[in-house]
Amino acid sequence: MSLKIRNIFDEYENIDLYNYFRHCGITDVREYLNPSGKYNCNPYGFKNIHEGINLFKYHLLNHSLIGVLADGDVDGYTSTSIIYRYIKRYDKTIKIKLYLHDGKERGIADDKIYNKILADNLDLLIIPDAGSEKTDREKVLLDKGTDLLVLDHHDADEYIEHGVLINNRLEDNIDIDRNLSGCGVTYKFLSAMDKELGVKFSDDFIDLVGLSVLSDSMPLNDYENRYYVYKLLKLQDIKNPLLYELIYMYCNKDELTTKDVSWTIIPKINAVIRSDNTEFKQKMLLAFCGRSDDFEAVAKECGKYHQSQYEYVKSFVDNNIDNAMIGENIILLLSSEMKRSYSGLIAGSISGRYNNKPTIVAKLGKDNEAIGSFRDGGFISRNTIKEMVGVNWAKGHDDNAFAVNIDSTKTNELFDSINALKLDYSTKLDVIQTMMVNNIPKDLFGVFEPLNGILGEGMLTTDFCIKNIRIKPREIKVIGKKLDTVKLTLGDKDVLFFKVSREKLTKDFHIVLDDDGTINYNDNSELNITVVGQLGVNVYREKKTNQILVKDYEVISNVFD
Ligand SMILES: [Mn+2]
Repeated sequence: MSLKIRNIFDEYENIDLYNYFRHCGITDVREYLNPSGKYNCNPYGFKNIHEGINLFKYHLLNHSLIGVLADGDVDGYTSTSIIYRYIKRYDKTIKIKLYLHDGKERGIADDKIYNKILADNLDLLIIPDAGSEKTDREKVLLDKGTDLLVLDHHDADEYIEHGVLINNRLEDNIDIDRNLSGCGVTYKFLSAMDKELGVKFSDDFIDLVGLSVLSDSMPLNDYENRYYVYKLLKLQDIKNPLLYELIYMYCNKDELTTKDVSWTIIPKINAVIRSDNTEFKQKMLLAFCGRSDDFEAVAKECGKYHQSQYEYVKSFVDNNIDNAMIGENIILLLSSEMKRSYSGLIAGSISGRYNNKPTIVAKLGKDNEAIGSFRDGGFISRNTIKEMVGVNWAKGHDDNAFAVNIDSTKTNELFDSINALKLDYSTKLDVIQTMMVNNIPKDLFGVFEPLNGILGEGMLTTDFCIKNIRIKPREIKVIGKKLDTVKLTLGDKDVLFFKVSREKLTKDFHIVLDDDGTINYNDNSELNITVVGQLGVNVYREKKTNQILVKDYEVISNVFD
């Protein structure tokens, strides 16, 4: 394995927080670190905002039957629940019907939902976080007397022509933030409604907006998104009763990190949404809407769904990996048994077991179509896959994670043609700067630590590349309960830590561990190591130690080879 390093900072640039933020596109560092919301956009800049306000107000005043169609992800559920709570707070006697997709269908393109909506004779249908793309169905609804309000953040090839569309991606908006989540757009709309109605309801929904920014991976190098996420992380104004229970149950601390939210809270909600238990999906959505007689029980159940999803994925991979076609450049697994909504998780799990090798996992369906997911560590692009023999389509924004539809009769040709590609398997990493181990300025340790809990999508790495670490295997300590962490001491003070598998311990460092934990050094020739990681400070019993927390490394050579 080799590392390909790109330095973000120029060689002579001062390495400090100010310049780091400038590279991320943020110049008001004070506002970023302690957001006041001063750059939050004005919702009156949305195209169609007045039409939207008038339409919504009309239906509130007329006590209309209102439907809300929830998109099948956390952004969809949060935006649906804030509309629901808004309407009920305005007038709790207004009847609201909530619609949920069974699978991955979207908007009124979902036949089952569309037919239900037609049959229900709604006065108003609201679609948050979806619905921008034109279909021939908007007009049918309008002709039947159902008004349509779309509050979305997706680009569309052709935008709807009937109904009212409020979308932060429209060209005709004035100074509207293009990075808002679907729940963000919905919240902005409701904040304009507040003014119109002379109330202040929308302030209670900021917690869910913060959640949606992280669940939809919206960029955080954006003052407004940062503002919502900051409020969530600081646990300021957590008003949603289910979110409160989820945080209290699974991340009980004074302040959250973006990782706590993205890796602990959000997967539990997503596990429910991906499941096929419609009844509990409804129950969770209603709890987000503030309707439950036991929020704690719902939060607990979400954790169980996450656990059983994890077990399903693990056992599916264990039981089916022998049926996968494993080639030089691709792992291909087609199955008729798999739950379609888990294909991405399964592909990710398999790819992870094979050094992030490109992996396609798809469910065999009718007409020789197999629909599923592609995952990899950034070695093949979506456009390359899209052009391959036997690929009907490849959709999604991400190059490393997208949906695919393949012709199952052409599996062998697809497998062979991907394996014939010449791929670059080096690990490409961005770092702030590369430096020699002897030249690390001592005051650089800890400078970026304040950012540890707040970074995420759109922000740059705070890693450094440190070269020319010369060490003999006998100077390496192997520590940790599982003996999977290597500790090096540089000179007499600074230390490096990193996790290594036993295999690599032997291969890269010539260290063999016996089962009883005895360490054998087979070869003590000096090694030259390059590492990529964080420069931190560890404080233990008031003693400060500089440390490098290594994420990746490369042993350049045995110096005497
Ligand atoms: Mn969304």
